[in-house]
Amino acid sequence: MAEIDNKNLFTKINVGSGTDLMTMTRWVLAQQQASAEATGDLTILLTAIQFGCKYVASKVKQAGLINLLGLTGEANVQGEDVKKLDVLANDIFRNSLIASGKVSLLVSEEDEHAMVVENPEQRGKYIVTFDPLDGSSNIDCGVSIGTIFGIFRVQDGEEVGMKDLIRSGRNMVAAGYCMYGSYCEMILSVGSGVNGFTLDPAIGEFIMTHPNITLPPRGKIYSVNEGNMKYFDEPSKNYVNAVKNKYSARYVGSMVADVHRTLLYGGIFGYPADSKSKRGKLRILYEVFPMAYLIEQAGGKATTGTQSALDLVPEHIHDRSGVWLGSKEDVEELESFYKQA
Ligand code: AHM
Ligand code: MG
Repeated sequence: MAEIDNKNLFTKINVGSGTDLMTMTRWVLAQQQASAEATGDLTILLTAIQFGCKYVASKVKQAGLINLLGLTGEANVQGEDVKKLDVLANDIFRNSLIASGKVSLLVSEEDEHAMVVENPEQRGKYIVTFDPLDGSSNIDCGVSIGTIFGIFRVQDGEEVGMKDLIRSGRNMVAAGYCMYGSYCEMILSVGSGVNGFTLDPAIGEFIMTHPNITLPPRGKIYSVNEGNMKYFDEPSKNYVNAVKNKYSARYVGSMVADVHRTLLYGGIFGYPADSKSKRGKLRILYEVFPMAYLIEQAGGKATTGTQSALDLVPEHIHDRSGVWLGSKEDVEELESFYKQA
């Protein structure tokens, strides 16, 4: 009988040999392992968000077949009609986030009040602001919609409260969105660039498909609801008149889809404050801040016209602001119209 050579019983192996897929969970874990202070809490929280997105992605696909299209007959606190899918998405994210044990406070577009986790023992160190299903007007016609989220940390050693919410977007530690479109993609930043992960429905995992997304310094697309032009202030009106002769117009009417295209192709997206919506339409905590964070992390800029969007401080949880965001030079050109004014 041949003697066993103990030395050759082991093959040294490292990750990355053979077929390899970078799942979102694995990527987040790698960030956690690389950081001396990380505790794993953010990894768990992001797993809860992934679950919510997978659930909503699946229901959005089936909506027409299982009676999920249309209105609930209710209006939310902001006076907008609530769709059935809005309610379902909100419930799923709320429950998944609370069950993670990693949040203390939640702010949702669909809920009038901020929600504080009642049992102090089940509270975690994060705050999540989210729009469970953005682009409601597009739900029933099958156009891309999405979930947007921003993540803040509770301020150290203090009881959680309003002061944790009424602060600038510079306090965010992570942000992202999930787009339910012709493919389902999660875009995420934890403060070190922006990465995109596409949902493979066959295995139920988000797989990295768009590493290190970087905006070109200038694009060729402008994206704004021109039907509102007559209400715009002079700088925004003059800017749109200046770009419309040289750029292509693209406007989906779902912020997630318009921002996604802007991140991938460059250009500029805006929903300015106007004489009809004096504070703009988009909500600061769960629409403007997360998107401004992603755009800055990808090398672009986000502004109200006169100040950086991330420097805003909301006065209340559903406060709104006008915003322009996208390629750096395009946004600076828009800002130059405000400076001249
Ligand atoms: P919603 O949160 O009620 O869906 O509203 C926000 C949406 C954004 O996705 C989009 O950018 C904007 O409203 C479109 O508004 P409009 O239809 O006025 O152009
Ligand atoms: Mg919204």
